[in-house]
Amino acid sequence: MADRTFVICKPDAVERGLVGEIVRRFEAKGLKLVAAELRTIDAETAGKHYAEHAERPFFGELVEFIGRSPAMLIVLEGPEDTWKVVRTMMGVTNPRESAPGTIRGDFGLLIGENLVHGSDGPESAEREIGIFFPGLA
Ligand code: IDP
Ligand code: MG
Repeated sequence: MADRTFVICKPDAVERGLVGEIVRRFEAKGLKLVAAELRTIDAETAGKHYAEHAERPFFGELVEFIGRSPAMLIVLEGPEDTWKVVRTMMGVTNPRESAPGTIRGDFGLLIGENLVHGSDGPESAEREIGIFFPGLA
């Protein structure tokens, strides 16, 4: 059965012209684009999306960053554990520690500007797709 996850090419990725490269990698891996839209994320939506981090000291910075310019919002589909495939391709959160060959490892240096978001499990994928693409049942 097809399995979907949610990805954001964050504002830094769009500003640096890396969306094509990032989407290319997912497509080359065999994942299918189900939805994609360039959109500036407002503070309310960002707050919902990052609700689990509301008490963290960097929360304000995070909300400001994710909405500072348009982001590319994407839903990807694969056969199984798509969220995990995407997370592996993204690399760990801190790009200074992400392995070469991963998106963050190849293109990032700053934890606050780490290029991509990917849902961290099937429940988050469903929740996040619902926030950003409510029309996708
Ligand atoms: P993830 O994006 O790899 O799932 P999370 O722990 O869910 O990482 O954190 C969400 C986002 O918050 C990260 O992608 C990163 O941009 C930002 N972030 C996480 N930790 C820090 C930090 O210590 N300082 C600044 N930003 C952070
Ligand atoms: Mg996360």
